Parts: sequence; C-alpha cells; structure tokens
Amino acid sequence: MSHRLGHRRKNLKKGLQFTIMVVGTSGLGRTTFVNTLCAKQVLRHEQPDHTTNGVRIRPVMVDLEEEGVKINLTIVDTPGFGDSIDNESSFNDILGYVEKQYDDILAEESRIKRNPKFRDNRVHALLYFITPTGHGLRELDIELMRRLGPRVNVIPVIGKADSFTRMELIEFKRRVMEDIDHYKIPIYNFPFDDEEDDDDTIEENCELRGLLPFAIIGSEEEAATDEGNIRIRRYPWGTAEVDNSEHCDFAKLRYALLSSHLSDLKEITHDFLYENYRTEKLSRGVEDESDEEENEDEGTSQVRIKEEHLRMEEEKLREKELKVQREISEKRQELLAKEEALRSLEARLAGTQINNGH
Ligand SMILES: Nc1nc2c(ncn2[C@@H]2O[C@H](COP(=O)(O)OP(=O)(O)O)[C@@H](O)[C@H]2O)c(=O)[nH]1
Ligand SMILES: [Mg+2]
Repeated sequence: MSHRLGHRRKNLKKGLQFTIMVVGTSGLGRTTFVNTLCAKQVLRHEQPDHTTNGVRIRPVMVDLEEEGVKINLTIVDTPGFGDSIDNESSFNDILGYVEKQYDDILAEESRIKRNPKFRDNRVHALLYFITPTGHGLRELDIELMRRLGPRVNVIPVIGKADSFTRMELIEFKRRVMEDIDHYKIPIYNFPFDDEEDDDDTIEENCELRGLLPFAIIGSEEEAATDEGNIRIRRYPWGTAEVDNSEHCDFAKLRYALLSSHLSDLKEITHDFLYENYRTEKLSRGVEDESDEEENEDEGTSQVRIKEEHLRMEEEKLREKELKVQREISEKRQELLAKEEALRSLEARLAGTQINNGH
C-alpha cells in the first residue's frame, strides 16, 4: 500500500509528457495560438523570412499544470512552411522530423543498456492550420495532411476563425470536411467504439468530431471583467472571447488536447502509428539486410522489444491512473459542495424551527 502511494506521488510529481506540432502557412496565428494555449509567451512573434528557403523545425518545452496534473509539454513550431513556391522539401522535412523520433525509439528499444536520459520525443498531435479562404482546402493543405496523416494524429483547425460570420463558418467547416472525405485524408477524428465505450465517452467524442475542423481565435490580450481576466480580441465593433465556446472552439480543443484526449492521442501514437512505422521499417530492413551481418542474436533483441513494450504499457497504466484520480477528485469537490449546501440548509431550517417555537 505505502509502496503504491509512494509510486503514485512520484508519478504525479514527474507529470505527463506530451508533444504537439503546429503547422500552417505564416500569419495564420500559430504563435498566438501556442501562447494562448500555454497562457504565457512560449514563442516569439516573427516576420516571415523570405531570404531563407524552407521550413525551420524548432521544439520548445514548457511546463503546465492542468487540473492538478503536471504536463511537460513540447511544442514543435514549423515557421517557413508554405512560404516557398515549391513546398516539396517542407513536406519531407516535417515528415522526416516525425519519423526521426520513431527511429530514435526503435534504436533505444534494441540497445543492450538503456540510456536513462533517453527522451521520447514522438509527436502526439499535429495541429494543421487551414487558411480561412471560404473555399475549402487548398492543394497545400491536402498534400500536407495526406502525407502526414499516416504517421501522426492530424487535427485540422481553422486559423483566424473570427473572419467568418456564424453561417459562413458552418459552411466552411462543411466544405473542409467534404474535402477531407473526398481526398481520403486520414485525420484524428476522435474515434470511439460503439460496443466498448461508455455512453459519456461516445457522446463526448461525437461532439468533438462534430466540431472538426476546430475554429480558432487566439489572443494575448486580456480584459478585466467581473469574473476575472478573460482573453479577447478587440474590434471596432466589439470583442471576441477566446475561451467562450459561443465565439470559437479554442476552449474545447484545449481541454481535449491537455485533458480528456491526451491519453488517447498518446495511445494511438504508440499502438498504431508507431507500430505501423516499425513494422514497415523492420520488414524493409529484413529485405535489404539479407546479406548483411547480424550483430546480435534474434532472441536477445526479441526480449528487449518485449521489455520496451512492457515499459510503455506501464506508462499507459500510469496515465489512466492519473485520469481516474482526477475524476475522483472532481467528484469529491462536487460532494463537498453538496454537503456544504445541505449543512447551510439544515442550519437555516433549525433557525426557522426555533423562530416558530417562540
Ligand atoms: N483576426 C485574427 N488575427 C490573429 C489571430 N491570431 C493571431 N492573429 C494575428 O495574426 C498575425 C500573425 O499571427 P502569428 O501568431 O504571429 O502567426 P504565425 O505566423 O502563424 O505564427 C498577428 O498580427 C496576430 O495578432 C486570430 O485568431 N484572429
Ligand atoms: Mg510564428
């Protein structure tokens, strides 16, 4: 018992590791989104640099705390994407980065001595910023998502969604999803299992799926209100509130990424996307390795791969545990609030009785 508690405390202290990549043409609000998501200036604003060609891939780390759970978040920004006439090298650079993280894990799995400092840098979600053209996807959008979709959880979002009226936004979302369907682009669509999942999960996932692509409004400006500070964009005619679900989908996306669907995104990355990559790579390896020397016997490497899988399973369990703990603590808060309400009701009733007695 004490062992488990100690174990648990250590896990909570260490927190969860999660990686988000943001891709999209310059000026769509990637930097603003990241700073809004983290509620601090993680990325600096920069002008598009037309002197250097191609995309620059830059991971930065930031520690967040989300409902009592520490998250060690890595943000991978991709400035320069879509700025050139020929984007072929950008596609390859981004895909190359994602696959490099898988290669690193694959190499670590087959090491004799594990490197204690090894960091799993796999990308768990790629947010793709769609330009709010009103006309559906551009070729660039289709190409990027189609190439990256089989390797990473792609979540399409609409940058600067405040440029649409309510009806225009509905129509644009519909067109984008039609294109995604038509071009068979594999995106993360909040998958669920009708038979295995409970009703709440199914309902939640259906709702999130219905919001795709998420309409994003970002802002680093705050305004004071009676309920505290809120993040807004100010226009000559009024304000848009970033965290107001009537105004945009930012809050819902944030909650899905950092709370409700964090584990699912990690699981799909490991069990499905990485596993597919590994299988493809290993079977490719077997074909062209036929005349190369084997430097370790197969038994040992099998054991190592199994060990690595056990380690991953353990981590997954740990995440589930944290999720359950969080749910319990939410319920406990609710219960306490109800108890409190009951107590004050009792006190008031007792008061009336005394008054009546007189
Ligand atoms: N209208 C509108 N403008 C935005 C939004 N987010 C950012 N911007 C503005 O768009 C410009 C480019 O934003 P930035 O975050 O630097 O874009 P990036 O090049 O994709 O990193 C800046 O002037 C931002 O203030 C948004 O949601 N709506
Ligand atoms: Mg930027």
